[in-house]
Amino acid sequence: MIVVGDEVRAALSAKTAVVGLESTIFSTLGLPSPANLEALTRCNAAVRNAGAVPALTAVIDGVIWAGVPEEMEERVLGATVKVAARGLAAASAQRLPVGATTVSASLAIVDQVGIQVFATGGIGGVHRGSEITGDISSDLDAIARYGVTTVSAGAKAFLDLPRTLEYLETSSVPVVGWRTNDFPAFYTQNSGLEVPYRVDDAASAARIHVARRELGQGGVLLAVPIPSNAELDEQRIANAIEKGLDLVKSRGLSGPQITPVVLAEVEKVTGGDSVEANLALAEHNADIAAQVALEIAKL
Ligand code: PSU
Ligand code: MN
Repeated sequence: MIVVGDEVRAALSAKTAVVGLESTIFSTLGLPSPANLEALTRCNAAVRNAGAVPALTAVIDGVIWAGVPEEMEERVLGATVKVAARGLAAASAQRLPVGATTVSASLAIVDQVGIQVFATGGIGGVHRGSEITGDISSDLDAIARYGVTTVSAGAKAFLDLPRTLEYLETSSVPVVGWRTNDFPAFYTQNSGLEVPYRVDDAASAARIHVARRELGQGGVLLAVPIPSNAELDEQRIANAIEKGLDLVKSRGLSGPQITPVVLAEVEKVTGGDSVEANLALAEHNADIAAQVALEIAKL
């Protein structure tokens, strides 16, 4: 069962702006402690400062939350189990103690309760070597399916970005660059891959969102580059990712085990700079998402 937090419920019935937030990024699987708490604090504050209400999603004692109450946030930070969209039914029916929701799970939840804008750091996508493993994140199908605008700084940095964009095209997702014509690459502003659409303000993003919903076609991916003052050096981050992927290979890891190991190695190699960058982009995305939610609420 989905339970909507009090503040979120009030905002939805008053038709004011709400921004969904995923929880994997704030759990031990996404960021090391205490950066995960800092990320959650900064994202919540960014949404509030822009005038919207944050709605953190997670599973707690089998309850699927849209708007985790503040006193329960701590349990989410310590989550060690990741729940994607397909895992929600079992998590609920089997009373999972704590589950961190991914982008796909969060989209399923927020759409069900009427939240139209969602912010994350980076979405999942097509993994490198997917032609062998078949590993393609269900985030992509969820973005296509649910009528929600997802705000992200591109996809996880170590994915196959050209294939991720191809998959989004195949599944008819409009990828919209925020003040850019280039798909952002998470830790860096540019991937060198073009996006098909561009907006330069929140009102324009809101108009695409509303038009898409009127067509009954599903969601929009709003791709927002990391702020320039937080961007990492491209070569440096590429090297760190190579090291992370080598480690994954040598340990024979696959599927959902890949991300935490790669991220931890990238953190080590960059001396913690990757975590700073991750915090900055997540906070920025939360701010832009709130601005878009406010514009949608006006329409
Ligand atoms: N991006 C990151 N770190 C993460 C994720 C994304 O830099 O931990 C999480 C998000 O919650 C995303 C999920 O939805 O990984 C995708 O996981 P998978 O590739 O297993 O579908
Ligand atoms: Mn996967």
